[in-house]
Amino acid sequence: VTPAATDALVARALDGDRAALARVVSIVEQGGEPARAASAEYHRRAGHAWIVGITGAPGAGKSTLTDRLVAELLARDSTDSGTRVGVLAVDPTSPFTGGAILGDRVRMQEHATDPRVFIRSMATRGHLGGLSASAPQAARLLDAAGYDWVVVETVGVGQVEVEIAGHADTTVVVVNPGWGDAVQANKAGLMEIADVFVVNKADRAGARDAVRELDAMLELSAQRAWRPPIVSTVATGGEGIVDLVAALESHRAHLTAVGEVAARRRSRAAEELTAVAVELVAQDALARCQGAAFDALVNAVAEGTTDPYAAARELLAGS
Ligand SMILES: Nc1nc2c(ncn2[C@@H]2O[C@H](COP(=O)(O)OP(=O)(O)OP(=O)(O)O)[C@@H](O)[C@H]2O)c(=O)[nH]1
Ligand SMILES: [Mg+2]
Repeated sequence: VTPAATDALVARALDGDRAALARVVSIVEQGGEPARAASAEYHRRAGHAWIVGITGAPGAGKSTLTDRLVAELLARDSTDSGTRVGVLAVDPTSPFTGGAILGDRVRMQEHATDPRVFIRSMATRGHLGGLSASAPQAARLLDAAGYDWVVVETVGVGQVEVEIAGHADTTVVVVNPGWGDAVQANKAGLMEIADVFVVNKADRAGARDAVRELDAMLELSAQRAWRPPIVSTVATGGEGIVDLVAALESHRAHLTAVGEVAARRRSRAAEELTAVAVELVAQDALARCQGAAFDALVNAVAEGTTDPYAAARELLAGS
């Protein structure tokens, strides 16, 4: 894709062309120079959407919940301006998807053809700048394209979810009854990042215990100005979704009231800048790992006349 073609594509995406938007998400997903060029075009237009991160263990019901959440957000729209919702399903364990929906991991068929909804799955593995580079950029892109809510679903695999949650305005942590999910959430550092807890699959035994466990752990963790509410849901039956939206709205109202929205967005900008800087440096470093000078240093390390650290420094110092 030429830079001019990228610009035209981004312009169409921001004008509401969903096919173009899907292609720009792919560009963002793949990173590199085209992604940087696209970013320059959409970045200025972003800043209006409310970004909701939904994370939790595999199979916790995040996609089912997101599907219901989307329906509820659309149903609430009493104005004619038309609420639009973007959904990004991020799978940190997959290689690039190239735009393919990850089979039944994205259970949102109901909304797939709704013009008010844009759904995409993304993979983040393989990014030089780490996992945090592409998903937040895609969320920003949807923001710029006029989506009022952007829901980012991330499969919880430890540190990654914490990383990606740092980019949301409201982070929802989904746990299930039993299996010591609440304890796991605590160990994984999710107590600190959760703005809202959801105990999904509340139709199963032990839901009340899970709520109690979470509540007790919140009591023990550092007190914050915002105490995360705990919402019980049965995503498959649509139960508790109204409460979930109410929790999102009140968190949003809280952040707005205490002036935290700008502070969060600033720390997000800091993280994004860091991720992009790391990506650029990593690309530069990789570009130097070839050619005669590189080969000579490889030989020196192999023969033991120098060590890899000294060789790497020499490699990076060269112009
Ligand atoms: N009993 C019950 N099952 C549910 C509920 N919510 C979701 N499920 C089921 O749990 C399974 C996993 O749901 P998903 O929505 O795909 O979960 P997920 O967290 O998105 O899964 P991954 O994206 O693969 O991590 C599906 O079979 C759902 O039908 C619920 O409230 N109660
Ligand atoms: Mg899912």
